[in-house]
Amino acid sequence: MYTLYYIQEACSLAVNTVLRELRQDVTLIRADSLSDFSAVNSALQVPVLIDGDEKLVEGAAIMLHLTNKHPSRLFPAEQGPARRRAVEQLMFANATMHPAYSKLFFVAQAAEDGSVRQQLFEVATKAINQLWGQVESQLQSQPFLGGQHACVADILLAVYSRWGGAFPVEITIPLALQA
Ligand SMILES: N[C@@H](CCC(=O)N[C@@H](CS)C(=O)NCC(=O)O)C(=O)O
Repeated sequence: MYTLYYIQEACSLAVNTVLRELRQDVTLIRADSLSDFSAVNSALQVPVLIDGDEKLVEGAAIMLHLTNKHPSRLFPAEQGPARRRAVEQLMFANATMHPAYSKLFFVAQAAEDGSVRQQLFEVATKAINQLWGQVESQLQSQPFLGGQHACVADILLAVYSRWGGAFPVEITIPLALQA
């Protein structure tokens, strides 16, 4: 049994999805319902996973931990090209696409209403759309980044694809990813 600290619609949704795909029981705790989430994670970020006596942070590390522990089609277990690609795609999602979206959240918080704020949104959006273009070209020849089956990177990207609607920008999600 795992415990997952989450925020609705945040990247922790991907960890929750992975846990469910792996048929694992999980207790969910809303981080923003706690009076002092800093006692759980001083970085004030979700996801945080409790596995027995161990506390894990960082979504990619949590996914690697879970998929190592519960082998499945979500992540190739054997060392080799397929696993290297899966690690690369996980890092692309977590360390490239997620930070690109984080810029939108930052602008929304830090920039005052007006043309400069909109301009900053547009710059961030251009970079995000460029990254979705890269995803689209990979999905030309296969239904998932993982090939014929969804991998953890597909799940992360599906979660991020829902975030654009919160901002006054136009983000083009590839049809193959929407599917
Ligand atoms: N590098 C961290 C980033 C986690 C992160 O940015 N989490 C966001 C949600 S997607 C968060 O907790 N933000 C705090 C908040 O929304 O209050 C990871 O991959 O786990």
